[in-house]
Amino acid sequence: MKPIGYLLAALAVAAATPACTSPPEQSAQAAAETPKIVIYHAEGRRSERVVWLCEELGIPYELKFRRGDVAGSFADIQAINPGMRVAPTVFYNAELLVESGAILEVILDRNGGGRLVPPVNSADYGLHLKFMHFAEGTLASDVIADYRVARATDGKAPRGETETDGQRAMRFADDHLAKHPWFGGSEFTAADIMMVFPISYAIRMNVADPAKYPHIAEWQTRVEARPAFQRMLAIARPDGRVAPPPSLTLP
Ligand SMILES: N[C@@H](CCC(=O)N[C@@H](CS)C(=O)NCC(=O)O)C(=O)O
Repeated sequence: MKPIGYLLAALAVAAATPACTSPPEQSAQAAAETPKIVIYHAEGRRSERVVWLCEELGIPYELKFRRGDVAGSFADIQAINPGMRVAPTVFYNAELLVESGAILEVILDRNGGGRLVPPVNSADYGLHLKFMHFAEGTLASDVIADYRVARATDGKAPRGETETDGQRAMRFADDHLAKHPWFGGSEFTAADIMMVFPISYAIRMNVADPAKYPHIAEWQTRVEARPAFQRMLAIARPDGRVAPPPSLTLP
């Protein structure tokens, strides 16, 4: 899409949706290179990852969503991205981006200046990249599949002897955190940003029993205490979760 097309698309929803702009402190040089990032968002959804990343990096962004109206937020996304109505949908200047992990990598590669990614030749790099992809490729897909199967049958939380695929993925993540403080190894990285959504989903929806994952519980406390995460909550989820799916019933 040409820049003018992007501007028109952004203006189309601007009147109806609140726009939040982060207040980063930036040098004049950095500001000159700053991209125009517009994040199409719905409260409590994966678009929070992009907001959180921008808050961590101090990159300005415009946030489009209808407060308290998730269906309305998705209708706005449909209007600018009819082929793939999905949160997040992001304009990076004139480029229309989807897939949260890819969006994070584009922003990190172009504007991260090496932050939130371990050096490529370090041992941590492989851990970081593994969990950047594990978050959606395995954990989210397995946990959501467990949830959907349960909803389509008895609606009960899986608590049998045999681990579900989602529970196996949660255990794999917990085992990693027994040996490393962060998913990317020794430091907080974008992999931690990717992992929060599927882990919170597994626990909130009762797909997995949090008592079984003590390292995840400790990591969640640390990661959610980050000032950038708290700023993201205040901006992108000001009234808490809106229209969350129902949790599975506990035995
Ligand atoms: N793998 C994609 C998944 C995106 C996704 O499925 N997002 C959900 C919200 S968390 C969505 O847009 N669902 C469509 C809907 O609810 O209508 C990503 O990481 O961006």
